[in-house]
Amino acid sequence: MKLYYMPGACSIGIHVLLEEIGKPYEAQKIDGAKQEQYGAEFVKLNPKSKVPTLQRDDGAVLTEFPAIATWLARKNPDKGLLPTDPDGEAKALEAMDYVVSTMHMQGFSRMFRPANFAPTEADHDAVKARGKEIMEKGLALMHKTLEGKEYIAGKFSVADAALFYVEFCAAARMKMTLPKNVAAHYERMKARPAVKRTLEQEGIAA
Ligand SMILES: N[C@@H](CCC(=O)N[C@@H](CS)C(=O)NCC(=O)O)C(=O)O
Repeated sequence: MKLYYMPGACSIGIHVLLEEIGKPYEAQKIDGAKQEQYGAEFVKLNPKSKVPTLQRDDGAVLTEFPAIATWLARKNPDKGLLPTDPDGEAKALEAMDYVVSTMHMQGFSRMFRPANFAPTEADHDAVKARGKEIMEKGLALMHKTLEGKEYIAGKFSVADAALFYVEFCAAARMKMTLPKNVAAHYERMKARPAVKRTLEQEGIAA
C-alpha cells in the first residue's frame, strides 16, 4: 500500500491507522508548497487533488478519510479499529463523520480557505471567524463525548484517529486551546507508539 500525505494535514489520521495496523506500506509526501497535488502524476491518481489518498496493493485507489479508515478497519478486523457491535460502530462512525464533514470541511476550511466561501476579500475575516466558531463548537461537543472515557467509542478506534488530526491542526497549527477532555485525549494519542512514529516520519515531532 502507498499513502500519499502532506505533513500535519488530515492524512496524518490515516498515517496513524497504518502504523497501528503495522503491515508494510510506503508513505509518499506530497509537497503542498510546490502544489504537487495539482501535478499531472498525482491528478491521474486522484483527480480531487487531495490527501489522504491510498493506493492499495491491487492498484485500486481510495480517497476520503472515512472511506479509507473504514476500509482499513474492515480489512484488518484483528486490530479492533472499528467496534463490531452496532452501538459502538455507530458511535465511532458518528464522531468520525462529524470531525471530517463539520469540524474540518466547515470549520477549518473557512479558516484556511475563506475565498472558497466568499469571493469578496472584505468578507474573509468574517468567514474565518465563523470557521473558528464551528471549530470551537465541535471541540466542545467532543469534550462532552469524551466525558469519563479515554477514547470516543470506549476503546481506540478510527474515530480517535480522525479526532487526532483536528486536535493536531487546532493545537499545533492554529494555537487554539483544547477543552480539558479533548486536551487529555490529544496527549493520550501522542503517547501511543504509532502516533509517535507517525509524527517522526512526517518530520513534525515536537
Ligand atoms: N473530504 C476529504 C478532505 C481532504 C482534504 O481536504 N485534504 C486536504 C489536506 S487536510 C488537501 O489535500 N488539500 C490540498 C488542496 O486542497 O489543495 C477527506 O475526507 O479526505
